[in-house]
Parts: sequence; structure tokens; C-alpha cells
Amino acid sequence: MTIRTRVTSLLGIEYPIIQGGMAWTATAELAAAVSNAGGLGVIGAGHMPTDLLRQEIRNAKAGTDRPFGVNLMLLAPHIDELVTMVLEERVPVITTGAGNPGKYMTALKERGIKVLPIAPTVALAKRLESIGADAIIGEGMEAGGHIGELTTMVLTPQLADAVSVPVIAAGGIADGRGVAAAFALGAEAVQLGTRFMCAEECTIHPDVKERIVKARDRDTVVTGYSTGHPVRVIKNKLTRIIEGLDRDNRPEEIETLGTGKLALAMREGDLDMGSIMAGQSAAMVCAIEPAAVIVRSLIEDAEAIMRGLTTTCGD
Ligand code: TUI
Repeated sequence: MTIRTRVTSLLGIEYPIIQGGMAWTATAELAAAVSNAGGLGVIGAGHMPTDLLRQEIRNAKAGTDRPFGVNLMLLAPHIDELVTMVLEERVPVITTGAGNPGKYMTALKERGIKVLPIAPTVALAKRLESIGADAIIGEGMEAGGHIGELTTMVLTPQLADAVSVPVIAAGGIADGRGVAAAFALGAEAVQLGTRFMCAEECTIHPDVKERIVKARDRDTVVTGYSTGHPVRVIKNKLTRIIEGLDRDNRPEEIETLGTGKLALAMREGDLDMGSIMAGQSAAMVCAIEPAAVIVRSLIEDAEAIMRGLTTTCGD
């Protein structure tokens, strides 16, 4: 059995596995490795300068003949310029996060680009479908980074009922059991971020990978509610300071303190004062492995479960 869905044919990929486009984390090297393994690799644009992202896109094109994507983080101040550039570079797939990509939808679709917005609610998913989204990535609050309120378990089936385009489940999925569960809930593909942070090809600091491998069930926390942009991160000295500022309702100070802290974690490996964005599934990531091994085990384990067999983590 091979899992084929509307998402695999929409994107021209072998397996319904999408790698989350994480800022400062998902570079061309990781994206190309995931695409070469039969999934969809995604470069995380974040706040990247336009020329640097252009170079990353070209690196991904050099690293794989297969489709890949770029995640556009819609809060980036130069987002208009990034969109213009991805249109020029003819990136096959765009995922969007942290906002409503409505303004860009027509231009992207006119170039034949597949647009997969991330939606944390049913209302936004319906709106995005009505303006041409090719599929909806429903991200539950188990995910790392900027999150909504709903869990993957309740969001996925509601999205599957509410929209006709395919639903891609994200948040809290780290192994074949999660993949099978997402399919049972009505998803036609899954997106994983945290598991792919521990891919060998992921270029983040090795200490961050080790921290994720060591993570236990309650090691993440959501901070920054007072800013209106809550983020899930691994607990550390920085999160304890931010929790205090959140309690005192001092959002401006959180924004100032947070600036540059994602790069500090992912590039410099500062586990105390860096913002280690990772999902609750960090506790389920047990090893640093090649992207191809991750993709293969997700599919093999999910297929085994879907055939009626059972597997457990570590077998
Ligand atoms: O975007 C993410 N995860 C991210 S973005 C990021 S960078 C950042 N840095 C500081 C503050 C905020 C972000 C780190 N992690 N995931 C996808 C996602 N999108 N989660 C939630 C949303 C979302 C939220 C609101 C999508 C749309 C939305 O729409 C609001 C509206 O305008 O209707």
C-alpha cells in the first residue's frame, strides 16, 4: 500500500508528508533532502532578506529536481518584496503562516503556484478556500512557534467537514501513529516541523537538536499571549523572563526582548537565552536521522497501522 491522496497529486510528490517551513531552521539543504525523499521540502523565509531567500530558492533548485515550497511568514515587514521575488523565481508551492494571504492569492495563482495557507480556525479556512487556496494546512496548538488556540485533534475533522479542498494536519505529529491519526481525522497529508528539526540535513545548531531529543512531555510552554502572537517554545531562562513580563502585561518589552532570539537559538545554539521554537512533539523525537529515514519510517509505520497492525515508539 502507498498512501496517495489529492495532496500527492496536487503537489506532484510521492508521499503526503510536508516539512514545516520554519524560520531560521528550514534551509534549502533540508528542503531539498525532504523533497528528494519523496515529501515536500519547504524553505522557511521568516524575516530573511529578499536576496538571501532568492539564493536559498536557487540552492533548493540545484539540490532537487522535485517540487519544493517556500513558507512566507506574513508578519515580515518586507513581505510584499518577498512575494514579488517568489513570483519571479517561480517557486512551485507557497505555504503561508501568521496571517491571511488573501492580498497575494490572485498573483500567486496566476503564475500557477500552489498556495497552501496555514489556518488555525475554521472561519479563516473557509475564507481562504473561497479565494482559491489549493489546500488548507490546519495547525493545532501542539505545534511550535506561533500558534492558534485549537488542538490538532479537534481542528482537523472540523476543517475536513468545512472545506472541500484537501486538509493537511499539522501540530503534534512526530511519528507514524500521528500520521495515521491525522488520516483518520480526515487529513490528506501531514506537516511536521519539530521532527524535521532533528534531520541530519537540518542546519540548525547541533545543541538545539540534542535539546529536542532530550525533551520530555512538559518541556514546552506558550509565551507571549499579551503580545497577541503567542509562541510555543522549549522552556528556558528566556521563557521565565517572558512569563514575568506576560503576567505584568508588558507586551512591548516582550517584543523587544524577543528580537533576534530565534536566530540566537538556531544559529548560535544559545539554549538559555535563545527562543527554541519547537512543538510538544519534541518529547517524541528520539533520534537525529537523515530526512529520508524520517520520511520512510513515517510512511511505513502509518501504513502498518492503517493495515490494522500496531506499532510502538522505539520498536
Ligand atoms: O506561522 C507559524 N509559526 C510561526 S511564525 C513564526 S515567526 C514569529 N515571530 C514572532 C511573532 C510571531 C511569529 C514562528 N512560528 N505557524 C503558522 C500559523 N499561522 N500559526 C498560526 C497562524 C495564523 C494565525 C492567524 C494564521 C492566520 C492567522 O490569521 C489571522 C487573520 O489575519 O485572520
